[in-house]
Order: sequence, then structure tokens, then C-alpha cells
Amino acid sequence: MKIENIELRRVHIPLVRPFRTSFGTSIAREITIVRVKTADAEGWAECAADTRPLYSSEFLDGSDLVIRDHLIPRLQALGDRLTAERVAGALEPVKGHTMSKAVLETAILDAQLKETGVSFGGYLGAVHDTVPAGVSVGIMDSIDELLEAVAGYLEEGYLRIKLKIEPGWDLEPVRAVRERFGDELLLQVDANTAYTLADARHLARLDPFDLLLMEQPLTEDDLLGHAHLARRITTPICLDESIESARDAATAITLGACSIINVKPSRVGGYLEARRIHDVAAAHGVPVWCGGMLETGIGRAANVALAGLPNFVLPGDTSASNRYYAEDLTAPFVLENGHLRVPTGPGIGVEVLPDVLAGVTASVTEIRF
Ligand code: OSB
Ligand code: MG
Repeated sequence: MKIENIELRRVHIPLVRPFRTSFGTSIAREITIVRVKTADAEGWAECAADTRPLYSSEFLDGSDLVIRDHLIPRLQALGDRLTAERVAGALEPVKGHTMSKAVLETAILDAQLKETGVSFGGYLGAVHDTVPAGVSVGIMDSIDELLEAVAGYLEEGYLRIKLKIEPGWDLEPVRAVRERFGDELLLQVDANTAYTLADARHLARLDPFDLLLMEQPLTEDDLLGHAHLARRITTPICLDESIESARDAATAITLGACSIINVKPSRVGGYLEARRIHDVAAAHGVPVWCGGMLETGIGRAANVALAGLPNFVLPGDTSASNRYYAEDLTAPFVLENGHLRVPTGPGIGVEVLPDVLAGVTASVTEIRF
């Protein structure tokens, strides 16, 4: 495959409502969108790196620099041998920076699949036409505000609710949501590393609420701590931040650190590694679901395709466009009976809307290949 140029575009898109987690509040997404141009196709992807290194060590300005000065030169060195399948190997000498690597592999894969007329779902092995959608609900100023937000999402048809938690916002919101919406509601929580093993007894107080899972209670490098915690609570532990590769997944499962995995392609270096995590988990009988990083339609399209794989058995954080943005960068993803449709067109299967994109663009850097 021959790339003509790669464009790095800084965009700024307001969220429809602030999103608060245990590590910070976002009111907008400022991200880099990558476009890879070949003679016959354009590939698109968005980088998940946020302006601040609070979810993981990567952040926007650092990511742009790594992409430009350390990753793209390694792809240029591949010359005509460049394919999406060779990207990860070429970038492997660069430590970490999974989100920066993922955006390049994904944009190149999109261009490659468009050249050959294959969809992401077809390439990855999706077996479903639609995928069940959950929604991630941020920390709010009051329980009333939370209940109103959850009620709205359930009215729209979301099939599963995930509550963001932190010390001081855990038992009360979970109890209130269970009391108001009943025991049948599929409910889970996400702590984004906000607790320590010393909180085990406190976290066990969530056990009676019959949650589907508790996501990433402890810090990301504490697999042993999660394994200890798993023996002290009955709520299944799901890992997000801790899992950056299929090897991490195998280690965590073998240690008993988790019994469910949140797969985010951006966190693990791309869709190929994400599929390997799916496969490793399936081989161990461990269910997975597709996480999110508040993606625009560009990232969402590929996530929804991945979520169509057979071991994605729990609803994902693959919400509709209007959960995030008043105006998405692609035709909006909409809920249909609580599901999103897996795109079937070549590559990510959705078109980027040029006028909307131009309206949110702060700057563009073009790198000739
Ligand atoms: O931990 O899953 C997370 C958003 C940004 C960073 C981390 C997380 C999240 C979410 C929202 O929970 C997922 C989404 O709707 O895209
Ligand atoms: Mg999470």
C-alpha cells in the first residue's frame, strides 16, 4: 500500500453535557483526527488521547509529537511493504503510546479496507448486524440529577447503565438507582482507579445490589490487588486501564484479577490487538464488552464493528451520537430498540461530513510520505 500523505487535524467539539469521572471533568473533546490518503482511498481515525494525562499517561500534545517524530518515520521506512498488519510490528520499538499507535493503524486499516471493499466488521469477524448499547453516566451534583439523567437514558432505550463512582459517590447513587428503576435493570459501576485495597470492606457493601460488574476499582498496575479484592467481594471485577495488550489480558485472567474485560481499541494499540484480547478472553471463558472514549462517529463506527464479534456478550459503552454531541462528524449513530447498527460499507463504513469537520477544526498539519 502506498500512502501519499497523512494529515493530523486538531479538532474541538463540545459535549452535550459535562462528563465527570473520578479523574476529572470534560466539557468538550479536544482531539487529533488522522486522515491517511492513498492513490485510491482516504482512511480516517481519531486519537483517544485527552488534553490531560489523567486516564492514562498519554495526552494530546505529547501524542501529536510522538506520532509525527517517532511513529510516522517508522512507517515511512516500510516503504511499499506498508500494510495495516505490519504497523504494530514497525512501531513496536517505541515503548507505550498505545493510543498514538492505534490511531495510525486504524486510519491505515480504513484506507486499506476501502481499497479492497471490505468492511471493518467483515475484516474483524463480526457476527452480529446490530449491537446492544449501554451508556456511561457521569458523577453528578445530586442524586436527583442522577436519577433524572438515568430516567432519560432508559426512556431512549439504553439496555444497560454504567455509573461512574468515586469515594463519597458510590453506595448512595447505586442504591438510589436500584430503588427507583428496579432489580431487573442491568447496572454496573466504573471507579477509574479511585480506590485502594484498604477499601475492600467498603466496596463489598455494593455486593447486595447485584451489579453486573465493577470496573477498574484499583490503580492500573495493581493486578495482584485486584486479585485479592476479587476474593473479598462478590461483584465481578472488570478491568479497563490495566489491560493494554493481549498479554496483559492473559496475565490478569490467570491471576484472577478480573473475570470480565472492557476492550478499548485505542487503549490497546488498535483493532488487531483488540481482537486478540477478544480471542484470549474467549479461550478462557471470560466475557468482554466494548468500552469507549467518547468517540465521534469516526471512532464509534469501528468500535461498533468490533462489538459485533461473538465474545462481546455484554452491552458496550457504544452509545448513540446524541449522547455525546449535538452534531457528530458523521451521520449520527441512532438507537434502534437499544441497539446500534454495525456499518456494512467499506472500511469504517461511514462518511466524514466535511462542513462539520471544517467547523470544529483548529489546525491541520500535513505530512508528505
Ligand atoms: O473509563 O470507560 C472509561 C470515557 C473517557 C475515559 C474513560 C472512560 C470513559 C467512559 C465513557 O466511561 C465511555 C463512552 O461512552 O465512550
Ligand atoms: Mg472505564
